[in-house]
Amino acid sequence: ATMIIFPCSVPFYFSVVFYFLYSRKSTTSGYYRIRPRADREPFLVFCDMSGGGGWTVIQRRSNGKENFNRWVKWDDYKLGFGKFQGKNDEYWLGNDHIHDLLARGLRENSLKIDLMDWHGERRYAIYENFQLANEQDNYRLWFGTYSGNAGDALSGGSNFEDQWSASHRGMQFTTSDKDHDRFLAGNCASENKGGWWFNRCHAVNLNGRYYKRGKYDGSHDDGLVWSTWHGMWYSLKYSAMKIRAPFFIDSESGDGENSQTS
Ligand SMILES: [Ca+2]
Repeated sequence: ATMIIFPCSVPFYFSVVFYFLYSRKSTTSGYYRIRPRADREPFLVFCDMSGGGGWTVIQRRSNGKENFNRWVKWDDYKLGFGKFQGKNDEYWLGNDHIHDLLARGLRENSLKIDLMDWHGERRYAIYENFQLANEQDNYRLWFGTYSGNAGDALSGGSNFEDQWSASHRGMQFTTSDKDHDRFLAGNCASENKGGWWFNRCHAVNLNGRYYKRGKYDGSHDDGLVWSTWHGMWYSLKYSAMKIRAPFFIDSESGDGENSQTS
């Protein structure tokens, strides 16, 4: 089988060759066509070599040009959408691709989330042991220990009541046409937009509506939200979600660098 070397991280069956390439610093940030599974087609992804390197970007919001509230919702989030050209282009890599990336090795992956508000201030969050189930389990989310300076919003916030209703740990993926959330009276994706691992409903929604300002109001808290930093009624300017194998973890991994220029 033809194997394409993957500069973002180490495929376990090709790690020796890749380690050689990486150690020569022959890789730079950019889009690469990767193939984490030999029985699936290759696809484009942005490899971010900043912050210690080896990050595969699975989601990016930067300008509001891409519609994250899709017409074909479940299947768009399953297969991925967006633009894969410029370093700030917006996209969702696709739940199948993300699952395949995470499942390709035997080791745990880390998730790093870079955020920026409308004053240009940056925060980040890192979660160890990031996992995504397959479609049969509706891409159920799992993650471990938090570190960073954006707050542990994925776990639902600071108090137990918030965590019960808003923690995203263990949640399945919901879109407005496929409801797997814990909100019995409705569909969180219909109210809060995009597709996400909604509970009843959320403390984070990086696929929410892109407001071209920070504070917003409306009938639902449907912005690009990271609640432990700016609350539910502030929509962030920039987000990027990226993953890598623990092979790359080093002391430089937490600087929040993300090549933002706009
Ligand atoms: Ca529901």
